[in-house]
Amino acid sequence: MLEKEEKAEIIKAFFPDEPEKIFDYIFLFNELMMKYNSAIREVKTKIEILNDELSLGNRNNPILSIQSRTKKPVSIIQKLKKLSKPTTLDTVVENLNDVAGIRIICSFIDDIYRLSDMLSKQDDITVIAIKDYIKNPKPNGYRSYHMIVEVPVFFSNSKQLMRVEIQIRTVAMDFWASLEHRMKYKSNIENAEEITTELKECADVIAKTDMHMLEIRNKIDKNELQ
Ligand code: 0O2
Repeated sequence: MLEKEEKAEIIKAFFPDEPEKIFDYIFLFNELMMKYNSAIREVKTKIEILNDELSLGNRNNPILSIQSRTKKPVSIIQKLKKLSKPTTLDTVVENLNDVAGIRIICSFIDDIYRLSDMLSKQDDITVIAIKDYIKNPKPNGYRSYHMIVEVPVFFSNSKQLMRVEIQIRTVAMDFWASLEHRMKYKSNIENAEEITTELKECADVIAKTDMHMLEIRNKIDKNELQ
């Protein structure tokens, strides 16, 4: 449920001059979110099908979990403000790539690249952008593989290309990102500098452990083949 102040901020941002049109706008906003949710379902189904196929026999599931969300209205407004863009539904579609978001959690780093490769090769998916924060981690230690993709979604009278952000990371990277995210959105945090340094150290340990786990898994798999 949205807080009263949150609702007021949304109304003020999206409908400053025409409060009487609020119900039309709410309908259009809900319609847009329905489209983003539909795009999430399309992409999620593709990911689940790949996971089912790759898990056949006694092979291991490459995916541990899949989460999804549409961005909250308040976060949409904040991001548009950050980009100095007006708060209209058209600017949301034109400027924000992560209104629809899917996060895939894998056990091993090579699963991340295998999955992204398989998704990229599907002929109804267009890859708009890739940010590989595993090969190029952020200075704070953030690691994750980000893809912005466009998929066609079929509605009653139209086909629309919808953008979805897919974040793929290991369970260890996800553990780290959740804690770092918690700190990021807290203001006036005590010892922020010290915590940032500790988080960076943990990120480096996690990166080494992820690589080590992959090496161990490869050794085990090699033995199984003999
Ligand atoms: P939230 O609250 O998770 O939605 P762009 O989208 O390309 O215009 P942006 O947003 O900088 O620019 O893209 P980027 O770097 O790919 O980041 C997108 C999302 O990745 C973020 O969304 C976070 O979810 C996650 N992310 C990126 N950097 C970090 C980081 O340093 N720490 C953590 N914990 N997560 C990160 P939002 O909208 O910023 O946040």
